[in-house]
Amino acid sequence: MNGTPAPIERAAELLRSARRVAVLTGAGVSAESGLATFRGAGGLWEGHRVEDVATPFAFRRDPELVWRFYNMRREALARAAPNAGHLVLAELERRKGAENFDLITQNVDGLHTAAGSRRVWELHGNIRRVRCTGCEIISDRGLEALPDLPRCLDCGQLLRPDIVWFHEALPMDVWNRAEQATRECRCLIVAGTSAIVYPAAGLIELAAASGAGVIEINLVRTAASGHATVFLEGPTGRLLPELVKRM
Ligand code: BJW
Ligand code: ZN
Repeated sequence: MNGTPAPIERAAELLRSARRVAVLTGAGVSAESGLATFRGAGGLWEGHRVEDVATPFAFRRDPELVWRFYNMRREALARAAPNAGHLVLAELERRKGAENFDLITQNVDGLHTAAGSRRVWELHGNIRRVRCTGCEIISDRGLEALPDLPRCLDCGQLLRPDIVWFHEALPMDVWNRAEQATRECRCLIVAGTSAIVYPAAGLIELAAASGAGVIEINLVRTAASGHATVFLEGPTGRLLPELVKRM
């Protein structure tokens, strides 16, 4: 035996010694729930890149195409359930105490909340909600089947998913909470994200610059790996529970 601890042990020590912890998750965390990620293998949808369907321009040009994309994902989500990674993050929040824990997610699937996490900051919106392009009213439609081109019951204008598309601003209140949590945490876990979409990816640099230890968990190295104190290679559904168990 030599004296260098295994990466998982170093990560567990970082997590144990940090009073305040923040987590940034991406699509990879929901992959083991059967939901497709955006990039990499299987990342194209009907031959389109997400950068081409998740924009206000795409919606104006072809709302039916964009709604097909979201209705398909709503259907997939209706068949999905939180996996071991989601569940153990809820347990981590209970163990650290909610006042010391923030879960920042780029995901729009709501699976962290379904798993029992309480302090969840959804940077990119939620696929269960719709927003009227006319009167701006927002409503939660759960995962019920929606028409090909759903319309507002109040004003008759087209509805859109209440999601942050490219070129759109993130919800300011949520962003401010996420930024504050990142600045104040002593340990940031970055799980299942390619870390290329900004401003979310900028939180990783912010945490590192603020002196927090950064634990990255992913199948492959990413744009975030240069900021990681420890890189854990593998699926979040296995490694998150292992990490929390050793904490
Ligand atoms: C596993 C695993 C397992 C798999 N275990 N790991 C040039 C042109 C245009 C725009 C820009 C530009 N340069 C910069 C921009 C800004 C742009 C941007 O960042 N673009 C980049 C692509 C370069 N950002 C924006 O436009 C943002 N807004 C903005 O900047 O506004 C400015 C503004 C200010 C004021 C007023 C107005 C405007 C908004 C970004 C919104 C992103 N939205 C999306 C889609 C909508 C949501 C939806 O439909 O669901 O959000 S994009 C898509 O990417 C989605 C995700 O949340 C986001 C991040 O992806 P994520 O989660 O990282 O997934 P993947 O697939 O990329 O990675 C999965 C990872 O998991 C991989 O690494 C796998 O290895 C791993 N993995 N299984 C562990 N089991
Ligand atoms: Zn309306």
